[in-house]
Formats: sequence, structure tokens, C-alpha cells
Amino acid sequence: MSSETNGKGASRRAFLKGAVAAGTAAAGATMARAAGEPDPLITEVQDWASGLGDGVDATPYGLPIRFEDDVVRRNVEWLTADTISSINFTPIHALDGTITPQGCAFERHHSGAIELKKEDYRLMINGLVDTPLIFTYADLERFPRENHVYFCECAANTGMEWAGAQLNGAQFTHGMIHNMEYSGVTLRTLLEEAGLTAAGDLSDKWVYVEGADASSNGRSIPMEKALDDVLVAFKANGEALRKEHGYPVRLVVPGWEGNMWVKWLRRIEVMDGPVESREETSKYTDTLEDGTSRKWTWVMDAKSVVTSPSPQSPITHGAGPLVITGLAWSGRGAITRVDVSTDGGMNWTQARLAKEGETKALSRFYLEIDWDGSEMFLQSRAHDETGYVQPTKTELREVRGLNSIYHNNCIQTWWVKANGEAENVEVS
Ligand SMILES: Nc1nc2c(c(=O)[nH]1)N[C@H]1C(S)=C(S)[C@@H](COP(=O)(O)O)O[C@H]1N2
Ligand SMILES: [Mo]
Repeated sequence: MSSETNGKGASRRAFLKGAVAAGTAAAGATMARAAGEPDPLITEVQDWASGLGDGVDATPYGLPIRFEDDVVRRNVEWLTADTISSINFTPIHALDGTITPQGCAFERHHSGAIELKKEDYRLMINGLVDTPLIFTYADLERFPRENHVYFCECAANTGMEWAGAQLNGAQFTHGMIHNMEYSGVTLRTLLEEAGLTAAGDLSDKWVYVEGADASSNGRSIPMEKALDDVLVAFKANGEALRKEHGYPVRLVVPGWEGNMWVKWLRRIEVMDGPVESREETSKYTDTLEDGTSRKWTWVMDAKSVVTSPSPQSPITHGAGPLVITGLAWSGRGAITRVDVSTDGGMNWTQARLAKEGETKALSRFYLEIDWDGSEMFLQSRAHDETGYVQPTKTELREVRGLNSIYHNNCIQTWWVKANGEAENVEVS
């Protein structure tokens, strides 16, 4: 190792000098200082280079290094009476790419996260099927498997922002979302195993899905969706689901509100109508201006948010090159385009998608600008493959009034001040 350093030290130093010089012109302060006095982090032998590091097996299951211990889920205490029936939020302001690590993916429980062993797991399919069936976990593993990346967004995400800017951070305004690669069996496969002849005409049939937790979180799903892209999933991002996300088996209902993604899935009943359960009547319906409520608003419409800069991720480097980044998604398909505005929606610039949008999965966008150091009203606006464009708050309120909680997909504004700090403000 030392011979490599000695051998290449000179040329590497020359390269670094060149890089710093090039950087100085564009990026200013920090890099210019580095070009001046010697940097002890480079010139002095550091502790980490004078001893040995941890051997393998120091952490049989690795966790993030302690310097990243602020990248965690957080809840908002006053939102719910206790943490048993509550929600916390993904630290989207601190993540990049699109895959949400399970360990910081938001949780939403109605009666707490239960501990259910694979050995104790049973999944029943009953109702209008040819043969009612019960599967063990081991049975599920013997059906053909698929892998798909999908986002799961709670319908209440951004629900506190209807009346005005309220929560100060992308984690809190938009963090009821995660995006994982699921491995599992299609619901269609299991329904066909039980046989749907007994159900007759499938066009008016439903399935009722419920979990093994005390809340059961039962929801009705039209048969058309059940036979389309719904997954009975047992792995997320390659490993077993975490307890809090429904271990050992959860339902994945792509593009549809998180409430339907039943965790600890225990029963699927084929029915000739919807159940109209608590979770689809008193909750997860959208009350309009005139006091009536819309039901069956399952799809999560196109939405986006700038994750950095944002209140929890201020600009700390001053004027010059700035990477603006964020997330966009649509429950109706792939994101095709994201625009960014720095002046509260008067002018828009098309951002760069990190890769082509994938159906019902998060897209990462970037816009690299040369920030002049003056205040910005940062917004992003998503377009999806159906041609739908994310609405402003005013546009959404015209249709929905102010009595709604769920399905707020309006354009978000961050007021980025000259000092780089950002605040949640309303520009409608
Ligand atoms: N069995 C069961 N399934 C459930 C819930 C629940 O409380 N119990 N909460 C639902 C709600 S409202 C949401 S938004 C998602 C959240 O999934 P997560 O906890 O994996 O983020 O799970 C859904 N599935
Ligand atoms: Mo939810």
C-alpha cells in the first residue's frame, strides 16, 4: 500500500492541484481554501491509517456507520395519540437513487407491528372459489415468482398541507412513501390455483383482503386489479420483509394507496361486492367542499418533490454549482418528465431523469444549476405517461375544496433563502 502511495504520490498531487484549480473557478470558497495552506487531512498521518480496522464479522448484519445516524424514520408526535396506531416518515431528504432501504422505510400501523413466525403463517383463500385453500409460507415459495420495483404511498402523504404549509421538511410533507424491489407470487396465480369458475362473470367480482393483526385493515379490491399486477410478496430489496412491513407476507398493490397493501396477509375472500369496511368508508375517502365524500379513490396520482435542497437539507456551500434533486412517481404508470422552477412556478426548466421512468415506481430527477446565491422558490412538477400533469394547490382545491385529508398531490414549494436555508411555504 505504501509503495503505491509513494510511487504515484507525485502525479496524484499534480492531478489534485489541477482539479482544485478547475474547481475553484466554478465552485468558490471551500475549494479555494484547499488550494492555499496544506490540509492536515492530507499531509498528516491519520489515526485510521496508523492502526487496524474491524475484522470481518464485526457486524454479521451491517448497519449504517454512526455518522449517518440522523438518517432515520421520524414521527410527528402531535399527529396521533400514540405510536401504536400511527405513522412515521422516510428520511427522503437524505436518500439518493430510488430504492428505499427497509430500515428507514416509513411505517403505518393501526394496531402495532406484530411478530409472526413463518411457521405460524397461514394464508386462506375462500369465498366464491372452486376450492377454498390454505397456504403455508413454504407452500407460497413453490409458486413461480416475480420481481418488481414499486412505490407504496400512504394516501395521507402530504395530507397535513391542504390548508397551508405546515410541516417543515420533505421527510414530513412527503415521507409516507417507500420504493422497494418485491419478490413474490402474483395474486392471480393464487386465485387461479383456488379456481375462479365458481365466481362466474369476473367483471363485477371483488376480493376482500385482510391482515393477521388486531386491526385486520380489511380492504376490498376489484377483481380486475386483483388479476392485473397485485403481488403476494415475501421479500423486499432481496431480503425478508421487516416485521414492521408485514413479515412474513404482505400484499403489494402497485400504484394504489398504501392502505390496500395489507401486511401480515392472512385471508383473501372472493366476493360479489365490496365489503365497505371501516378503512374504505370512515377512512381513506375524500370529503369534498359540499361535505359529500368520494370513495374508491385508489390510484395515487402523479406527484413529485424536491428532496434537496429542502428544509432538512439546506445549501451549505454558497453560490455556484448546485445539484437540485428530487423524486417523482405516478400510480398510473411511468414518469415521463419532471420540470423544476426556481421562481415559484413562473418559469420551468426540464430536469434530467436519472433513468427512464418505470411503471408505478419512483423516478429520481436532477437539475444542475449555477446558483447565483439569491433566494429561490423551488418547485417540481411531474408528468406521467397518461399525459397527466401534477396540479398546483389552487387547481387541486378547485376540485377538492379544503375538507380533504387524503390524496394531496399538489406542487410543493421550498423557499430557499440566500443563506441556503430552506422553509416550507405556500405558493398556490
Ligand atoms: N395488516 C395491516 N396492513 C396494513 C396496515 C395495518 O395497520 N395493518 N396499514 C396500512 C397503511 S394505512 C399503509 S399506508 C401501509 C403502510 O405500509 P408500511 O408500514 O410497510 O410502510 O400498510 C397498510 N397495510
Ligand atoms: Mo396509509
